[in-house]
Amino acid sequence: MLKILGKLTCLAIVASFAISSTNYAVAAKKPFGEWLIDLKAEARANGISQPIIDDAFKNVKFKEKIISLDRKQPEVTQTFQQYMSKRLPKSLINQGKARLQKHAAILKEVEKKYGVQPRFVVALWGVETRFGKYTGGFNVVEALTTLAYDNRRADYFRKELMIALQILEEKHITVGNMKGSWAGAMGQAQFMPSSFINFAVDHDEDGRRDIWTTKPDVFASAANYLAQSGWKGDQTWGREVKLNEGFDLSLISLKIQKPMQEWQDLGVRKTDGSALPARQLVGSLVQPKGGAGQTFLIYNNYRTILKWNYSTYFAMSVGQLADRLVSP
Ligand SMILES: [Ca+2]
Repeated sequence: MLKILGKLTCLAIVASFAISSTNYAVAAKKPFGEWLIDLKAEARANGISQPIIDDAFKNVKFKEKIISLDRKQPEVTQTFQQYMSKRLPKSLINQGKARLQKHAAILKEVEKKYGVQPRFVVALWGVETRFGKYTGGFNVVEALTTLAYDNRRADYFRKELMIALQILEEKHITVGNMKGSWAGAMGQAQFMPSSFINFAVDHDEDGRRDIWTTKPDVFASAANYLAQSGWKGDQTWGREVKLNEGFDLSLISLKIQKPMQEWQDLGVRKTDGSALPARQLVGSLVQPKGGAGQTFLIYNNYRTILKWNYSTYFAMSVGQLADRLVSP
């Protein structure tokens, strides 16, 4: 009897969880339509003009699909190597090399102004959107409105939405062309609206900061983001290394930073077993999860990439793609 009761209770818990996790909007204060009226009033109070509000919200609906994407947990079934070879196929590397050549002049200009090497700008562009090919087909206002109505991070997305409206008000892009990811990351550099306001730049000086269709603006905006986040233009991101036998594994941590010479003395080597370069750099050791013990010595610029997206796999993808773009 007890056993059965236990089972029933379990089932009841599972059932109620299933209901509460699919019926996302239940706890919202008002029905969507009424809530939207208040939201528009807030936008007007924030100085957004009526024609922009009318245009921006013309066809906006609450999209369940966006909420289910928000709830979807990424599966971690791949090893680090599998992830890397899937994320950085030969085709992407070749396309990147071609882009690096094709846009060499403008990338050079951007490097001069922001101090970010072309290979890193192109690598970020490639990892984020496959060089502008996949920018996400979502209407940014609709995506942010849906996420602002939802309860999980309502305040955050409401702020981002208000900034998106400001971007429309300033005519950097039209409503129809303001496309992005389901989470509101916009254009070829996948900037959230708040990043756009802080870091996007009008490199071609046509009066619009256009990270959707103007490549000079895309490159300069990405470089400006990195520059403002502490990028060092005379350094790389890191390198794969080998640890000598008996190496103290407790030293593998982003929290532990040591000069190159000290790592050398402790038994860190290049993957071919030779000595580390004699540079005055400070680094930390990283072992990506699921990576079969592969170890990387990372420098300041790796930490800067983490400010763009706090993910080991993301930062490793950008760093390794940048390296491959300039290797034969
Ligand atoms: Ca522009």
